[in-house]
Order: sequence, then structure tokens, then C-alpha cells
Amino acid sequence: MKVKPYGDTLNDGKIQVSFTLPVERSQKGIAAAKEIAKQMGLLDPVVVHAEAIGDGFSFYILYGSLIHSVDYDKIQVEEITQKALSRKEIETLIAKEFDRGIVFIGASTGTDAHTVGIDAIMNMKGYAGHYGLERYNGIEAFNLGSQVLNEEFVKMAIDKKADVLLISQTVTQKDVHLKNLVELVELLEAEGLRDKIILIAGGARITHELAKELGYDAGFGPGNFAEDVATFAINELIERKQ
Ligand code: B12
Repeated sequence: MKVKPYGDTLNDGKIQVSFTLPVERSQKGIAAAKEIAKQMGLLDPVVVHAEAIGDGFSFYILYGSLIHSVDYDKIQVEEITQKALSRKEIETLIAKEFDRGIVFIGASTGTDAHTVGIDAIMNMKGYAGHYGLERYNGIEAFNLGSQVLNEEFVKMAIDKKADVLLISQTVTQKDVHLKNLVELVELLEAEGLRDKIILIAGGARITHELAKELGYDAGFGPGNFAEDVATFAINELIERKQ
């Protein structure tokens, strides 16, 4: 099945795009923005907003009809399909399967100062009505905060005998998140820990597919909560016990 975006009537291809150009706001800038939209595959682009944003830069919003479509049947994604258990179900499962607390250590690592994502997953009060891991019986959750160096993180994992490591990455400028995530995998491998630990990444631009590519067991983006992560991690621990 071929699909393309639509705005008014199905398959009209109508989309909105916005971008910044390193030129003054001017008629020439507007014409350049239109030309770029055409090269992107937009028919009849219209510039609906053009604004100067400081010396030598301008911002544009355009509408147009996209000529491209995709074959939806051919799209394949790697995703976590298991349905999240409730907090109570997870607590019962831990009590049944383990005679000890399960240790989760989390942090926003490297230079990343964004804490809201990892707090959403770990903190007692949780996020959007979903309690965080600190609230769960049977889980010992250690949230190390932000800007934690990978070396410190690994040391903590060893000291606390972590079962699960949670890494949050938000800043993606110059792909710094990729470098940082890969470095952690390499450090864990060097310590002989990688296979003994469940390694999970999360953040606004993290997908399960990307996380797997980088050597993680799973990745969680927006719309996921503590119970999604705990369900995955506890089921994975049970599977590895067998
Ligand atoms: C708040 C914020 C800040 C605050 C952070 C305060 C704090 N204590 O966290 C401050 C002001 C410090 C900040 C600084 C910067 N920020 Co900022 N920030 C934001 C903002 C507005 C909100 C992020 C947020 O809190 N989202 C809410 C949480 C709940 O969502 P989330 O992180 O996606 O988390 C969910 C999931 O992803 C997942 N999840 C997240 N982590 C994890 C981890 C695991 C293990 C799991 C399982 C799941 C999981 O679960 C959560 C719940 O569903 C965003 C813009 C936006 N609206 O998103 C920009 C944004 C992230 N920031 C950005 C930038 C560029 C910066 C700065 C570099 C700006 C600068 N030039 O100084 C600095 C970086 C500082 C640094 N060294 O990291 C950019 C990033 C762009 C990019 N592609 O890299 C954004 C997108 C803004 C933008 N449009 O430009 N920022």
C-alpha cells in the first residue's frame, strides 16, 4: 500500500516544512527557500512565513505538495512488542522469580545535563501519572543524575552489582550521544561486564532499533514509562536465568 502525507484530501501530499538559511531575509532568500523546497520534492511551494533571525540568517515556513510516497508494506521496524505489565504485576513477578532486589542504576551520561527523562523513569513520583522505579517493591533504583562520566557509571555498576543500567541521552549535537553510548558499551566489554548486565538506552531521539545497532539490549523513546522499561528488564532477566 502506497502512502503519502495529506492535509485536505487523501493523497494530496500537503506538508509543511521549516528551516533556517544562512542569508538575510530578502526576496532572494525567499526564492532560495522555494527552490530548496522544490528540490525536496514539493510541488508548488508557498512561503507562508519568512523572518530575519539575527545578522545574516533567516527562517522560513513553507507549504507544498509532496511528490514522494512510500510502500507501507515494505516498511520494517525493530520494536519492543511485549505489552507492559502494571507496577503490581511487575512486583509480583519479581517476588516470584527472585529472592533478592533487582538493582537498576540510571544516569544521563557524558556532557548531557538533561535529567527530566531519566527522572521520569526512575524518580518516586514518576511522570504523567506513572510512578518511577524508586516506587517499586523489589527494585533498588539508583539515579545518579546528569553529566555522569561513563567511567564513573561503570564503577558504580560494579560497586552496586547492578542488574540493569539505564542511560539517558538527549543532546544529539554532532552525534555526541552516539559516541557516548558506544563508549559505554566498549568500557563494559573491557570490564567483562557487558553480557552480565541489561543495558538500556532512552531519550527523545532514541529508538529500539538505534539502541540495538549500538550494542544495547533495548531503547525507549518518548511515550514510554517505568513499567515499559521494568517489564522488558525483568522478563529479560528471567529469560537469562533459564
Ligand atoms: C528542559 C530542557 C533543557 C534544560 C534541562 C534541565 C534538566 N534538568 O533536565 C536545560 C536548560 C539545562 C537544557 C540545556 C541544553 N539543551 Co535542552 N532542552 C530542554 C527541553 C525544553 C525539554 C527536555 C525535556 O525535559 N523533555 C521531557 C522528558 C520527559 O522527555 P524525554 O527526555 O524525551 O524523556 C522521555 C523519553 O525519551 C524516555 N527517556 C528519556 N531518557 C530515558 C532513559 C531511559 C533509560 C529510558 C528507558 C527512557 C528514557 O522516557 C521519558 C518519558 O517518556 C528540550 C526541548 C523539548 N521540548 O523537548 C530541549 C532540548 C533537548 N535541548 C537542546 C539543547 C540543544 C540544549 C543545549 C545544548 C542548549 C545550549 N546551547 O546550551 C543545552 C545542553 C546542556 C547539556 N550540557 O546537556 C535541544 C537538543 C537538540 C539536539 N538535537 O541535540 C532541544 C531538543 C531543544 C531544541 N529544539 O533545540 N535543556
